[in-house]
Amino acid sequence: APTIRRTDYQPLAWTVEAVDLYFTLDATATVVRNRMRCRRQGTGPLVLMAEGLERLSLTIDGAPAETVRETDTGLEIDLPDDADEAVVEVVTRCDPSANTELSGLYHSGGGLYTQCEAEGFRRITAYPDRPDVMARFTVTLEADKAAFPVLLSNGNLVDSGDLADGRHFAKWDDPFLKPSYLFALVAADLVVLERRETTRSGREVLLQVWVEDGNLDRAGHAMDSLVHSMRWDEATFGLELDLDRYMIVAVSDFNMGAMENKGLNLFNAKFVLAKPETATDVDYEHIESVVAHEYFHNWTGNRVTCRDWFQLTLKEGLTVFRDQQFSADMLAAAGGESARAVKRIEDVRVLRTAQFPEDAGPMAHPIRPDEYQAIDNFYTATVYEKGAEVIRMLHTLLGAEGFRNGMDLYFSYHDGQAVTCDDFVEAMSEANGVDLDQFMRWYSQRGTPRLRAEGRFDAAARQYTLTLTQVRPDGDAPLHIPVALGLIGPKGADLPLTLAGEAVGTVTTRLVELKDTTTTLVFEGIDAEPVPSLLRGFSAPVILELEEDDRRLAFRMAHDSDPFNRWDAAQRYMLRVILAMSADAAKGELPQVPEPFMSAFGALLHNEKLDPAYRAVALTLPAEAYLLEQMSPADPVALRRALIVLMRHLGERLADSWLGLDTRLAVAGDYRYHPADAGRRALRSLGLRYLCAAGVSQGVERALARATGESHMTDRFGALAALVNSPASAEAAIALADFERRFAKDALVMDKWFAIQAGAWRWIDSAQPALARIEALMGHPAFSLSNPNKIYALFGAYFRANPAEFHRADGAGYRFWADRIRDLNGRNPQVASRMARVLENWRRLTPALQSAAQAQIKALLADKALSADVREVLEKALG
Ligand code: BAL
Ligand code: ZN
Repeated sequence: APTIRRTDYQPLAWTVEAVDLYFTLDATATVVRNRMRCRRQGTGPLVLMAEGLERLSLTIDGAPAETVRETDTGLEIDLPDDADEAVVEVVTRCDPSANTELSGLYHSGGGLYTQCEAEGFRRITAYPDRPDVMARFTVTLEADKAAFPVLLSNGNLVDSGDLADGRHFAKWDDPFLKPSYLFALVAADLVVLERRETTRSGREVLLQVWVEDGNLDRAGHAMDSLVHSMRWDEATFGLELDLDRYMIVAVSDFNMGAMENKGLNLFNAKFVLAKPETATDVDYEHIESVVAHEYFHNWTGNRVTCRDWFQLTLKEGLTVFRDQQFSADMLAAAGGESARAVKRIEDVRVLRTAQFPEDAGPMAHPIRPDEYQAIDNFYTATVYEKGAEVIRMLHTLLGAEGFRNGMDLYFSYHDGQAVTCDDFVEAMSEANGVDLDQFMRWYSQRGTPRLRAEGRFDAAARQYTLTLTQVRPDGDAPLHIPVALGLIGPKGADLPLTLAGEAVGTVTTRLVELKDTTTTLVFEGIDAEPVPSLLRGFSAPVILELEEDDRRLAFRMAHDSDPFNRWDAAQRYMLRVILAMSADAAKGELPQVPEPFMSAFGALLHNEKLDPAYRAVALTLPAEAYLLEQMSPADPVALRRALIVLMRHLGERLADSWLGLDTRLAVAGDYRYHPADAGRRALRSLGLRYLCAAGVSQGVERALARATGESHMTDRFGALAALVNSPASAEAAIALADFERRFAKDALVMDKWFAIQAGAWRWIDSAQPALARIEALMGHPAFSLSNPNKIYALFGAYFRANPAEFHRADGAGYRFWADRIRDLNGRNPQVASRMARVLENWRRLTPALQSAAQAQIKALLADKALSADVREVLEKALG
């Protein structure tokens, strides 16, 4: 596929001002009549993108089109040089039931649904399918009433009624200009949960959550989340819902998490449906944040959209930042500031686990990429999560009020436009009177910057000198990096920070703005050697390199006043211990757990002043993917051996503490989604994991009782996960069978059941490899290759969450991977490409694994039928 470059951007010669679509819907033959009022804005032909459509007719101002050229991407039509306007009508036919890619118009569970971002609209009709073409849409849907009783599209319902032959229609009008990627339609048999709310300015709006029959009792949390999102955006950014009606629709087959189509959000059902018996606390939290994310897009994405797809982070980084802030505020309102800190920790954990490896591998790209072959490959952790960190840094640098002023100015300039990341940063700069030119480098540099820190204490001068050095991966120009820092005194209290030349201060956390490669800070009035606490709250997405011995890490685990850094100290200590243990395991030696680490870990566990939710994150080991990234070479089997020994040790030695806390922290009463309860549940489930890992019989008994008893899903699933990842294989088998019996008919819950088995650790003394189990599960009646959630649950969990089993020495994991990619490539290239990415960092593996992985990648690339999506990933991986 050709490479598309950011700097090649050109506006189209012809744009669309208004478009009227008439859909004659049918599962196998849908006819779309598309009438566009086009306007000239430059020289050249009218360009329409089209993919996989059967063209029935094409007229220009009522006459059959004559000068039509077929191109690789669609059509080009020459219009008279003196024409400034043209009405172009194109009629096409497509087959939704044959659309296994789930891009465009497709069939799922008896209904018809669309997914257009990024380039799916061209699979529905011929159109200048680019985000900088913003048009007014009117849409009429006509269908068989019995098969498709509900007909939805963007905007307001302006007409509906019955037609002959059992058919009916609905006409929708969207008053806002929008690009085609925000178009959506739904034709299905659904039921609705409704609520009426009044916006801040007094307009009444209708909120709807549409689900399949039988799921109404699972729609309430999504509705609550929507109302909370509305209120938050009004209060925080003064942004109000602009439509009379706002709809969320749950779909079972969906490539992404959800989609922000104007007024008609389509959601992967897993981010809508929740009730205590079927959804965990984590599901509830995800639903709240995804509902908020899509809702927030209405302003950051829809009202102001992207000029071209290179600007994707303009809407995604900003909207992820907004949803993170929303969730943090919601959690803090219910659970206090500690709950906010836990949210920050979770977000950084995702960044380090998913984005850091991406940024260190062959797919590394700036948050605003410079080129791509398949845009679908660039919905990445870098564009989303690192993009959100870049926005967060702006928020940190400008303060909440300055950031708000910048947002206000951005909307005042660009409402209704398709713009670039520069436009956003310029608005922030202008509103605050600050120069952000250097800051813009965050948009063009790839790779995770490193921040090297060195401290020197001078007792005689009572000075502490901190030298901070930026190291950029490509040797790029220095970045503008906000670093929040503090100094901890020998007794564990923060010291007041006074820089040389300043009056004596009282603040204990300061924000320092690094702009040069090296910055030296001299703190005065320091009487004893302090312990630095750098990058508090993770104030910038960098890797901090600071020499700290075990004693210092234990000290910060006990005393750092910044909850993020306290957690991070624990993570650093764990990382150091696990890497040393893995090195022993790689040499065939029995890994040893150092005693001082046990004390530091135990001290956190026993610290009743810390919220259970905080202790749960602080006592959770770093993710395996993150650990592998730190290992050189990455040896997944040695790492797993070390983790098994460590978990067993932590379970055995602290068994009484875990059991005591399990009893003490039990939550009485009915389930409610609340951070305080969720924190207790999380810590108890973590305790069960350690206890079961150690085979502590009381722990195993409790886990079995909780996994098979009358519990809500959070406790049930926490207990099941503890058993499955333990040597208690008999109990795990009982719990898995019980779970299957209860939930066999519940697709979303069965996804959990597939994923937990695909990700299961093979205990040192147990025989069944994950791969054999996965191959057997592919034949399970609840499994389906056409449902992305099933692919992510069974294959994704194996490839990503089970490295020791996937990276098998015999190469069987890689052969299985290649077979799955080959098969998925023909069905759904977007999903195939995501799965293909799991081996992109193969060069970091041990030599034997490298050659086995490389052989499979090469074999796949020899396949002529490979989609552009998969090919781009594999070619980059091979480099
Ligand atoms: N725009 C794709 C889905 C999302 O980021 O909300
Ligand atoms: Zn988004």
